[in-house]
Formats: sequence, structure tokens, C-alpha cells
Amino acid sequence: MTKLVITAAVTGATHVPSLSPYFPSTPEQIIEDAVGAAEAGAAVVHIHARDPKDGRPSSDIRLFQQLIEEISSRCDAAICVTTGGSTAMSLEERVKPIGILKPELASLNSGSLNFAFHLLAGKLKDPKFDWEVPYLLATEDLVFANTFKNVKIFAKAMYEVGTTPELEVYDVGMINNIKHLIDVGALRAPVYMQFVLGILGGLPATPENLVFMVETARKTLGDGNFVWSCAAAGKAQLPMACVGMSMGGNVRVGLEDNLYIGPGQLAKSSGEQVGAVVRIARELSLEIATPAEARQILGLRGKAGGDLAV
Ligand code: KMH
Ligand code: ZN
Repeated sequence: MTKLVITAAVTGATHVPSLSPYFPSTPEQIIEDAVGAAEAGAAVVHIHARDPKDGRPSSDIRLFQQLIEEISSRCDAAICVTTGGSTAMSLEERVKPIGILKPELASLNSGSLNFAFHLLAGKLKDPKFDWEVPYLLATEDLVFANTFKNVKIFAKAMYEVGTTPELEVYDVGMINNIKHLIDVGALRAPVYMQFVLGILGGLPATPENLVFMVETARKTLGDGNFVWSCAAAGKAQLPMACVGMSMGGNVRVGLEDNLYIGPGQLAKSSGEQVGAVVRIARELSLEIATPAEARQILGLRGKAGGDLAV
């Protein structure tokens, strides 16, 4: 039994600032939340950038650079930079951080899907920014596009600079996408897959669906050709983390995927959610991977090797 790798996904591009007073959207808040999550036990932090003026998802390289420099200087967690960006970003905007920042790890979305979170607009009582409601509502008529051609572009950009792809898998068919891309040499086994459940447009977050994903991965890719983690959106986050841990998988929590720590109780930080996972993991006699151990388990290159010069 290898140790448990906990990932904290700090801010993402789904939630808007007015949904929670604790939502990290300035660089300082994102840095604090990521470092706090690492201190709570996360070995990997997954980051997006946000415009400090109004919390809108941003592809500004300088913001990513500030986040990476500050987080790296204050903790040893491996940093996973998003190439998902936001549902409103172009391919160029999404892939740009890789070549410039050369992160150890980056998300690589392994297929297209409706990535809908328009229902969150109904929860916005008093939006602070005029972009928030239109941004949320627009996702009802949107495909989060990740064609085979584009996935190859992302993967090539990552391998060129020694970045390990964290393959985001929202539905079971995407596992076959990954198999195909391995067969044509665009992806290299063993792969690291993040099973992201509970997105409206993807596979619902249920125990049987996680078992379905893992069993399909075993049949399609073969044991030993993948490492997996489970991330569930919304209130299923902690229950599904428990299922994933019990199955010997790794887990992702954080405010990107869920703003709550319990029914009707907003989480004050991603670290709070990490703390809950750590407590439960200990009860399951699971050991928490340190960043160094996580790098070993995920086959990461290590912090060195990336330069932040723009
Ligand atoms: N923000 C979502 C559209 C990733 O970071 O690559 C996709 C996402 C996954 O957050
Ligand atoms: Zn993300």
C-alpha cells in the first residue's frame, strides 16, 4: 500500500468570489490557501490564476509566476498548474503557462464535455462583480473542448519541458481516449489520472461510478500502467474521498471543487478540507505522502528544472 497523496485544488475557474467570503481570488489569498493546505497535509496543490481586480479567471503568466514563486518558497508541495484554465479561454491561453513556467505537474483534460455550472447562478444572492452571473449562465451553452488534436498539443508541450500530465477524467469514455493516445505515442504510460466526478456533464459522483472508472482503467490500461486519484465536486467531495481512500486511491479536495466543509457550512479554506481527509485517513491507518514521497509515487521530476524567467 503506497502512501496517500492528497491534492488541494485551491481556486479553479468554476466558483465565483461572491459564492463565499472565504473564496481565494487575489494572489495573496490563493497563496495563503495553497500554503495552508500544504501545511494541513496536501502534497500537491493545483492552481489557477485569478484577476486580483475582480476575481475573474486569468491566463496572465505574471500571475501564475507570482503564485508559483511564492508557494514554492513557502512549502515543498508539488504545484500542478491548470491547462484547463477557464471554460472561456482559448487553447493558446490554456497551454501558454507550460512552456514558460515549466511546472512539475499540469492538468491535461482528456476529453470534451458539457462543463455546466449555470445552476450556481441561482445561489448568488448579492454578486459583487457584474461578470459573475453571465459567466455562470454561459456554461449552460458551452462545450469544454478537448479534442484529440488539442490533447496532443497539450501533452507535447508538457513532455518538452519535463512536466508530468495529470490527466483529468470526467467520464469513463475518456479512459479509452487515454488508451488511444498511449497507443499512438502521444501519452506515455504509466499515466496519472484524476477521476473528476460530479461535474454536470460528466459522470455523477457515486461510489459505483468510481468503481466503474477504476475497473475500466484496469481493464483498458492494465494494472501498473496508471496511478489514480479521485476528486468529487460539491457535497460529494468528502464522502467520495472516503470511498477513494478505501479503494487505495489518492484524493483531491479544495475550494475549486467544493466550497463547503459540511451541510450549509462554508469551508474557511482548502486546508480545512485537507484536515478532514487527514483525520479520516489516520483512522483508516493510511499514511499521508510527503511532497517528496508524492513526487516518487507520481513520477515527478522535482522542483528544479523549471525556470520562471518569462
Ligand atoms: N476549470 C475547469 C473548466 C483543470 O484545471 O484543468 C477545468 C479545470 C480542470 O479546472
Ligand atoms: Zn482546475
